[in-house]
Amino acid sequence: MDSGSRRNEGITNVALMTRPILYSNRESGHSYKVALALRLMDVPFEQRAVDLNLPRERRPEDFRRVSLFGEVPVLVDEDGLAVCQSNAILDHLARRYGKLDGATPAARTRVREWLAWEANRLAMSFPHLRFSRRFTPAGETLEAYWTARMQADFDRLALALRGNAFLACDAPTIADVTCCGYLFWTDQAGVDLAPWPAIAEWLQRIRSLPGWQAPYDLLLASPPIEPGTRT
Ligand SMILES: N[C@@H](CCC(=O)N[C@@H](CS)C(=O)NCC(=O)O)C(=O)O
Repeated sequence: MDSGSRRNEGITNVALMTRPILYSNRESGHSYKVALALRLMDVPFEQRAVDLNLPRERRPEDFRRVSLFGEVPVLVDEDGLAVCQSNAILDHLARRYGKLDGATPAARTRVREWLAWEANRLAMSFPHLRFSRRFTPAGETLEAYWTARMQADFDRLALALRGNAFLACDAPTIADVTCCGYLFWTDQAGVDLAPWPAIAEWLQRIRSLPGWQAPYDLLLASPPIEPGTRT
């Protein structure tokens, strides 16, 4: 089935499952966000690693069937509903399990402001810089652009954390999960968090949450990203 033709009705040929399935890749912070949310929510899940070196049309058939955009992560929930886009998945999980969310309607709105900010800002700066420095170099001009954007994004995050333990609420939410997704990998991009101690302290608070695991401990092994691969 062409993934582009899938609609949001779910997967009709997947029997009801006892645990959700997460299609992931070991180098994908977007996949890590979802895996981490499931861990922090104490929801057992099955993980299937997708080799991102393969052209999209050669990725496994079961993945292509559920992946609307051809990317990881995709979550197939216990009802067989396939959800794409990390922040849409986080929203789905928070509503489904009633965890890692704001306690009031206003707080839930604040949480989703961060999901939108992350998708438009943070996910567009640091992850690209890290990918360029670790896997496929994109050149000095782009790296300088991403670095400047990342610094502004880190400033914004640090401002939000001034006097606050977590981003949107007093307790951790999916806002924290999405924003921390790539930030356990700052060393891979040669980025020092010293100018942003509030971020380093916040990451430490997240590390100490029950169920937390580091990205490479949580994400299933998958074939290493080959030189030249772009995501
Ligand atoms: N906006 C998407 C981004 C997903 C994304 O960029 N996935 C990358 C890995 S981190 C991917 O699957 N790349 C392979 C490809 O595009 O073929 C999300 O939040 O889930």
